[in-house]
Amino acid sequence: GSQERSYVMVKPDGVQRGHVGEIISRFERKGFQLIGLKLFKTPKELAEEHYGELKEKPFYGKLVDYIISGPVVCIALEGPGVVASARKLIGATNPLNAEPGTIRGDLGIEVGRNVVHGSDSPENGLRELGLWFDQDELIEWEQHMTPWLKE
Ligand code: DAT
Ligand code: MG
Repeated sequence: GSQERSYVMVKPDGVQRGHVGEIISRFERKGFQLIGLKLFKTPKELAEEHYGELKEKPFYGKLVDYIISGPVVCIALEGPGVVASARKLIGATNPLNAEPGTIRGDLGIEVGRNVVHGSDSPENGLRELGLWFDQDELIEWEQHMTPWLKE
């Protein structure tokens, strides 16, 4: 619909460590609607494009190599305020600074292995969903629990 969307991704360390179910579960539990989901082997050009804003950072090369080092799980979420809320559930960029109860706070110890990605603005949410998903991979469906989540 016309609602806000976020691109969330379980990074290769999260997949390797067996946290896919737990991570998806946290967003489901919160009430956001799942509109896209796939296991995916990332082409290098896509990782470079996704992190294009960080091209000049000293860690850019290592970041791209990490993201393409194994399969990721691509997650598309929709709902009011989903971008900011997903980032709250994810926690601070450096897992050592992330609060307990957040994904990174509970599951990580280093910024270079921080388990999960979440879009940082509604505009980037749409931009990133366009990068990682084909149009027909995003499913519009009626969430029957809506009246129990939204007034
Ligand atoms: P976030 O993923 O919280 O949106 P970001 O967009 O600033 O953070 O950076 C993207 C990723 O780059 C981040 O998840 C991990 C990596 N990164 C950020 N800062 C870093 C640093 N100082 N050293 C190493 N990797 C870093
Ligand atoms: Mg970011």
